[in-house]
Amino acid sequence: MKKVLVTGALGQIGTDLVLFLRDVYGEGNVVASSRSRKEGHILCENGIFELIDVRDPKSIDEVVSRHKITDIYHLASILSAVGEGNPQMLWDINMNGLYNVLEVARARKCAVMVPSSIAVFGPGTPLDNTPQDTIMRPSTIYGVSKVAGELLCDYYYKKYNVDVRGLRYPGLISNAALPGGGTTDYAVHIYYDAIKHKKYSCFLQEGTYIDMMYMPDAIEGTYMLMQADPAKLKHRNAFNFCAMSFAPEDIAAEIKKIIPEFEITYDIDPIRQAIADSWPNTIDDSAAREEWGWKPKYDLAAMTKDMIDVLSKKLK
Ligand code: NAD
Ligand code: AKB
Repeated sequence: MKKVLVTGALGQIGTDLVLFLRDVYGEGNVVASSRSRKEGHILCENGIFELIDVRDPKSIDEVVSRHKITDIYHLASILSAVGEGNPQMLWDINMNGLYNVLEVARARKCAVMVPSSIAVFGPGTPLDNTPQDTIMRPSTIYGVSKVAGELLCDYYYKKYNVDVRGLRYPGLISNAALPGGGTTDYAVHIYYDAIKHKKYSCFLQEGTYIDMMYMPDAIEGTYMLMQADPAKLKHRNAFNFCAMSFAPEDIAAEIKKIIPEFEITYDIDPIRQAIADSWPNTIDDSAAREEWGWKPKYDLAAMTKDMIDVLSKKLK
């Protein structure tokens, strides 16, 4: 029987992922963790919650050994926009945290899921239909940590046979937890503001295309990758992974079909715009489709309908 630990579980992905994994493996077999408790968070009120700061290897090892953990989903991280404000903190959490998790996994023989990001790409990368294997020279500290992380995961697999797998997530859109300080966060906030205020001021400019995905697809794909036959995984740590690509005006037009009064305006943040401009417009995820059968369910229209349905009830 699997016993799962999720680090950074109270964030955007963890909130959905833990609930999904508890449905699959049972509530008592999935341990949520973060560096501090969040008052009122569903995962601090229900099921097993442990305090783990991933910079502290002892706190990881103690929980892994006490709960006899077999699989670690390592989500604790700093995202792109916050990272540009504090590169030293980002390096400490993203790199030392990953190293500590991999070391515990090596010693305790755990499988590990480590998210990468479209942020591994940057200047020099072909921006359209970005290949799986291509130039990766990112210009953000977040992207640098993700490229280094992919390489470190490769190393632990080859050198120590740690079963580590990963996806280059695109911008993720969800309605359970708010995003944690990335460049793609606008694509979540726009739905909240559309419902609450019928308008949204966007920090990225028109025409900024980025790959995106609805959270149910991201969770399903993550689970599929972790179940996949290892013999078929040629790109085990770093699959290009996407569902749709759109610019702010496309999501606004889709929202307007349901909320006709909705208006988008633009107030550009130069830091996040520069990050977005360095990322691909669309990536080629055919390796994920071929190696483990990836296929998204949601496009922009289906996601928008679901986001507005769910958030309209939540924000009443
Ligand atoms: P998030 O910021 O919403 O959540 C991360 C969580 O980690 C937060 O709750 C934070 O409190 C916690 N954390 C930070 N420092 C910690 C530490 N030292 N010890 C323990 N916990 C700590 O991030 P997310 O969106 O859930 O992202 C999870 C992973 O997926 C990250 O690796 C991120 O880079 C990657 N990713 C996310 C997206 C996205 O759109 N959400 C896209 C690409 C990649
Ligand atoms: C961010 O914008 O930092 C994340 C990501 C694409 O990695 N959402």
